[in-house]
Amino acid sequence: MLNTAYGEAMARLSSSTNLPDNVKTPAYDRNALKPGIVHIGLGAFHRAHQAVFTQRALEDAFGPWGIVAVNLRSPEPVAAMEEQDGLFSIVVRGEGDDKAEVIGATVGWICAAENRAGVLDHLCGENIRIVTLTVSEKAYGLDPVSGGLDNTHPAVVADLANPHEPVGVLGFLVEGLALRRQKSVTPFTVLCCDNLPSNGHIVQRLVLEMAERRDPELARWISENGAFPSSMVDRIVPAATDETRARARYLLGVEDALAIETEAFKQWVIEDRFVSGRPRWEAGGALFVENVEPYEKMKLRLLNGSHTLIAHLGLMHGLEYVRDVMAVPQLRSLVERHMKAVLPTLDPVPGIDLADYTRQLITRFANPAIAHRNAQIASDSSQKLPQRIFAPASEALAAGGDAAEFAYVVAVWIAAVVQRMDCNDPRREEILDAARGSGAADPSASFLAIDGLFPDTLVNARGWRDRVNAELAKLAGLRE
Ligand code: CS2
Repeated sequence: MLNTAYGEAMARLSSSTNLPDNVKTPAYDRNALKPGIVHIGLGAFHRAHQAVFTQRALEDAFGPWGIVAVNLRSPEPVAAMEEQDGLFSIVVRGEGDDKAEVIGATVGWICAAENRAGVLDHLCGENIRIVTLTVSEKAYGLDPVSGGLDNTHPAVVADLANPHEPVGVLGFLVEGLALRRQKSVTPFTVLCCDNLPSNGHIVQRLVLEMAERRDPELARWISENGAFPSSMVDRIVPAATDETRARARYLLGVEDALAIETEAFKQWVIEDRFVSGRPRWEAGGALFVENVEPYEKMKLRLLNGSHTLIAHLGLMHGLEYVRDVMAVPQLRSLVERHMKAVLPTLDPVPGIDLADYTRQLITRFANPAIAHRNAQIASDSSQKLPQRIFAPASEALAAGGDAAEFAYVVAVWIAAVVQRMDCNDPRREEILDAARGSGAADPSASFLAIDGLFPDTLVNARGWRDRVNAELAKLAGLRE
């Protein structure tokens, strides 16, 4: 280790006796760190979240929990990791002075598209006990209607056809588990960290379904011996920009291609079901619970649901960042109204006062030091709306409510797409077809007809659809 210019610069920094107060470096011996976790999805969120919690765990109770970071497609972050000897920095903004921290928990880095065998070697290694995932909602190949495999998802199709040469996240998990079974190595624990409800159950179901298709015995072995705890993750991490890298350079005196910036807040709630142990993530503030569901619902609906509303309001009004939307009192009160409508759809959340939680969210969204682009959050809405907006809408209707607030968010989404005749979404073509087919009499009809996007409970709720149309008419009126 430490054979690169960046590594040397970091080593100098780490051994420096007069580090400024606002710079932290890993407080453990990186050279003694052995891999124990494979993480799939080497994006900004992972670097500011699981990697930081693991750094805290290593500082508190050092053990063989180094991270091998895998990126499925893009080789760029992997090349930067190589260049920087696995070190990167985060800049925490918004609470007093900016603070930089060098994260050293990553000990391996591989691009799966370039080195599939290398990834599989790690996945079947006895030393690897946990596989964490941040691959984004759209990567799983989840059919939102059946809750099972989407047989048209390109990675699912490829991985079913060529199970020994996986390309997608499920294919890698199943092939890794199959190799472990052949070698009589216990399964790794799969810990999903994507914003999906009951994310552990979802991934378990998809993995078992794919395994079942290739070998029912493999599926049985995974189901009997594996573990898929659900987890709720939270930290606002905007995509890095030149400014991010300039800030890191200023604080550390080193050029860091992987630098990211984030807020001070971070949260991780995890079901404590691990096959062969885990790091002491509670040292970073992780909460271990029996059942993550109430926490997930709270976060997906209050934080992510509001984010989706903010993002599309931002696009409609030409506002670039979340904080810009929050700075307009009328728009901010729409966000508050949304949160108020979500609250009755939530279960009590142990240890959390929901009124405090919503107040804290408003402050987090308004954080002037965090430049979180609305366009980033608005992307992939077809993958986000179901759990953020449609699920609470359906529940509110079932409980005898009118779900008017959720009709409003759907109208804002449709209006933002129609206004721009554009969106960044894996279902872009279908959505733009719907936008082109949106007529004055029933403007939401073409969107509600997108195959399997909206649940039947909403498609068939005539009164609710009328509300979406009425909101669309008002939004169109506002623009005239
Ligand atoms: C956001 C999330 O991009 C989005 O859809 O809502 O990435 C959000 O910032 C995180 O979930 C915060 O924990």
